[in-house]
Amino acid sequence: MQRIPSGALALTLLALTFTACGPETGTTPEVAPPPPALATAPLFDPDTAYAFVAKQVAFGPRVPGTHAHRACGDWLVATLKGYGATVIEQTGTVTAYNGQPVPLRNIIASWQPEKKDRLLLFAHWDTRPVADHDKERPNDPIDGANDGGSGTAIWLELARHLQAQPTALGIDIFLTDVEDMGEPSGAMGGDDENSTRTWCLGSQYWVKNPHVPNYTARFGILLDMVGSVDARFPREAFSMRYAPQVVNKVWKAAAAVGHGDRFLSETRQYVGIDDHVIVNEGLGIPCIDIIAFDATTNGFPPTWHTHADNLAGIDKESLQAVGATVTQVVWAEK
Ligand code: AHN
Ligand code: ZN
Repeated sequence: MQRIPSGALALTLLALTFTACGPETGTTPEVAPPPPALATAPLFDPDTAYAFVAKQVAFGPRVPGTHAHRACGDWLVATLKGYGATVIEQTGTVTAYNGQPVPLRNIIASWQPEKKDRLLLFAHWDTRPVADHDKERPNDPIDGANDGGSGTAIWLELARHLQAQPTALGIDIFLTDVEDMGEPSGAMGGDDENSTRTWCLGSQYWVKNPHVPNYTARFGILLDMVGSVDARFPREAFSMRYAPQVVNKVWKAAAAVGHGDRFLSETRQYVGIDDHVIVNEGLGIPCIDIIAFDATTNGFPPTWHTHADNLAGIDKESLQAVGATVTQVVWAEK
């Protein structure tokens, strides 16, 4: 528990009130204002988060339609129910860019479902069926330890605490499916609108068919590729366009919990499309994406859509930086 004694906080606030409004007006307080208080929040455990990545990878590539995908989905649902969630599974069929029908399984886990004021915490849980950025075995599926595994693992680790330490707002953890079956870059001649629409098929389905009627949330946080070695997170351009106030809140929390070195102040345009764009445009919920930027590729981490996206490429310190940050944000929200 990262506890600030509430008595101490109340005394500080009382002292400030008297300093500002007391009988001796005209004097300025001689002490510097205290640093922003941390909310009482559970302790994010990076070892547990790492074990959740390893567990997902052990099923094999979670390619929609495969046994590994089904088995991992069953485990995700059972685990979330075990943490006290009400789970809704949304199944259907979507069509991939090549015309192939793909079975869909979106997983939405809710805590305090009766509350109107909610937070949407999302990540994709499927893995890409091809390694199209790899020179070797490009037609084989990837492990997706980082791409798919890492964001899901961090939300599972938060979920582990939600029953014993309830949040002020209702929580929805949305594990999106069929995010990563998009058209390989260049296949249709570039990053045009037709090509971007071939990604994020699970979230596209959900915004047209929300799991509850008139679903909304105060804001949303998407995690994508948050477990790579020494991951850095610039302010992502779509997030800044749609939800700059949420970006500011999260980046401030990162600094407050000691991970300001990972959350960079610069804004960068390096994401073509991601689930947060779909939810911002489809439901008008302000959503951001925490997604690694790599200076050597000038884009995503070098393991992106290669066989090197495996458990060996997962950095517990990156999981910790992101996990502790979003834990602070979620439990601070009142
Ligand atoms: C592009 O920007 C083309 N894709 C980002 C969506 C994605 C794929 N995230 C992980 N894999
Ligand atoms: Zn991907």
